[in-house]
Amino acid sequence: MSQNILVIGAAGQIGTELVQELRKMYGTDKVVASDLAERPTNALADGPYEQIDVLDAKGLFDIVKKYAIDEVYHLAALLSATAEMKPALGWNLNMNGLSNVIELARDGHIRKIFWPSSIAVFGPHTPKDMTPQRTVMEPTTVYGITKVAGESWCEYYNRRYNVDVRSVRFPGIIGYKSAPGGGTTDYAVHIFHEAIAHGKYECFLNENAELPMMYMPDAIKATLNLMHAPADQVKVRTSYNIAGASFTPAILAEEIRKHIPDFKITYKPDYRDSIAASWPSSIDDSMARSDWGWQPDFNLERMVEDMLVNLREPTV
Ligand code: AKB
Repeated sequence: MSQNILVIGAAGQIGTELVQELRKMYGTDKVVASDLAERPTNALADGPYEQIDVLDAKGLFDIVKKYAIDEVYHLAALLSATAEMKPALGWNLNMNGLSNVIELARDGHIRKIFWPSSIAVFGPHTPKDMTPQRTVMEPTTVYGITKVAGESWCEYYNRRYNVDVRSVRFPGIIGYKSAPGGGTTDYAVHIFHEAIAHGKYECFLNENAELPMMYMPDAIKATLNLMHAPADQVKVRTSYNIAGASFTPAILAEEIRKHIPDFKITYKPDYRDSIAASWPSSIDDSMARSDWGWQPDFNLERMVEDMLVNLREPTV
């Protein structure tokens, strides 16, 4: 299992924690973190770092050769809320970034790719409760459109060129070590910081906006379990549904109140509320469970408790 790994978009919410886990698992020198910034963030500074713009195919190729990279975790993307502000950039970065990475695999320069999809692939005509693996999609956001197209692109490269690209549809991800950026589900991270710092939070979604969410350790576990599964167990080559816990802002606030009794939440829904309204409330992840043994460890109660403990007493 000796690989050289490149994480693109390593300074983001998932990338920061994924690099730390991969470095624990494979060795610090084996995992190259990369992002747009010239210098690594503190969390990434213990190992190799390269400035990469994934739209620069030649620059990407040079780094892959420099470190003899076998596996790429390609996380760089514009998320749902930001992409709505800059649709052309969202399309360009999300689609051409994936193309540049997947072409490296087709040409035999890398062996395996992880690329995240999202619950944003679903739209207003999708069944909302226990959304199945295969169903109507028709997303309304540019982010969701790029994720549906990207899933088909991955499946096409797998079928036609035997490229080993693997993917999960992430729900909203909640963690305490790194900040989310530009997503519709970001409220579920901000709320913890505001509850601890100020005892109150103004939410940009309405109180009943139920969305699928997942605690970061489960998101990392899903990513690594999928990447470590034997290739013949990875039967879905678009992207797997995975689920953690589904809840509304009101239910999350209620759970936080068990630990911070005076916590107050108010609601001022903005454009992100309509994005949330087009997404599922809960997800059927039975195919991920049966194909490669997916199972989350955290429910809402455990996640809230763990978030609050760690944010109050940072361990890292
Ligand atoms: C977003 O809100 O855009 C992301 C996602 C669900 O993919 N967190």
